[in-house]
Amino acid sequence: MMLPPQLTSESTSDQYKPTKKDKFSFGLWTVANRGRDPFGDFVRPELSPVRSVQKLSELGAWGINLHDNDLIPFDAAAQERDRIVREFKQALSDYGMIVPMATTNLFFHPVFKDGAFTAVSPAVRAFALQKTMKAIDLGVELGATTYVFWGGREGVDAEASKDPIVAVKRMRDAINFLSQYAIDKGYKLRFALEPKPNEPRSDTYFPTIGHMLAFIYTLDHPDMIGVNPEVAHEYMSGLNFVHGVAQALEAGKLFHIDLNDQKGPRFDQDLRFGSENIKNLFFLVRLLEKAGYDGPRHFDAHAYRTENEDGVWDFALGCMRTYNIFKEKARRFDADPEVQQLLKEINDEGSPYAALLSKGYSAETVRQLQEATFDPDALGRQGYSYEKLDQMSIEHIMGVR
Ligand code: GLT
Ligand code: MN
Ligand code: MN
Repeated sequence: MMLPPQLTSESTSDQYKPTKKDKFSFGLWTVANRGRDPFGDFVRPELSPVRSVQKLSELGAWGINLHDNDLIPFDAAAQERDRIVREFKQALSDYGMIVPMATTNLFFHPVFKDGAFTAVSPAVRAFALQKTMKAIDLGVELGATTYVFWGGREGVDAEASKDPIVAVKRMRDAINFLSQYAIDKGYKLRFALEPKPNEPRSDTYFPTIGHMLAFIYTLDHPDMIGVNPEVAHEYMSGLNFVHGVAQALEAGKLFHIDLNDQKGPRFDQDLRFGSENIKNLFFLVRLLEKAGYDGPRHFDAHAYRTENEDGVWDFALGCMRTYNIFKEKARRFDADPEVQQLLKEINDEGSPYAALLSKGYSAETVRQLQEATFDPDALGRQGYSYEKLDQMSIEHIMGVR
């Protein structure tokens, strides 16, 4: 029997098949996630970093990111560290993979149970700086150009334990210290700060993209600092991720992005990209592609706990394919003449006020605006055809246009 082309095993002609050009990356911690949760133990055996590099490369990924301790055990001696790094570099070169981003694990060991840069203990804060300097050296050695700071346990359970203003200052001191370190070392490194509202602490400082953006401009080296927003983290606060990312993009601050999915405001789920919020993530991919975002498309997610290793690779491939499917659907949506026509009409580009507003502030614009006569009732009576427009986007997403 002849099968239609999309059902044959000949997948090379599949336009959604990920390739290195797509710049897809995964954290080592994502595919190696062993499915432990607060109620149940590991369900998958350890996955070696070398195996992750090999499999992800075969699937079409371009990069692999890591925390220091995803690769090197917390208490490894110098010799062991060097051997692990050597083997990992060999795997990167064997399989044509790069490390675009690196970060520090400042949340797993009990020493960080009260946070790292904002911990009340000066010894813990000092240790966090020492560990991060080492991890930055490692990241740069592996070729990373972006360094992520996710404030895992930078928060409180007992509100009285920390002065929240002091916490902000401590975080600023740490980021200033480490950016100066990177500069003095001559590293070509940009920092990307990742917000999250809670979990594992009951409340985390710098909970959203907006908080992080405002903080960046108070730092000593704001030019080298941007954000690493994560889909699930903004949904945990009930926010519109597309709008947060747009604000970061517009400010030139989207240095990195953590793609995944999440079922509304609850614990952080890190689900396969596009497995839940199909409409929002369609608009996210459209935004990234239209804005010319050229950084990594990084997936910070993991397979369902029900999966064995095969399921992990199904998960990884699924993240990448779904991104490419959204990308193609967004292209078709924007190329649809009816969509274009409707957008043109609702934006009323031919209006004389469009020309006037585009001039910006001047004495002449002030005069013209003061003298203009408006008919607010007529303007208030007009319909905007958003029902029609939204239905068109739905029909594109569902694949019938
Ligand atoms: C951890 C966290 C993520 C961060 C990673 C980087 S670690 O998995 O849940 O959101 O991006 O530190
Ligand atoms: Mn993340
Ligand atoms: Mn997450």
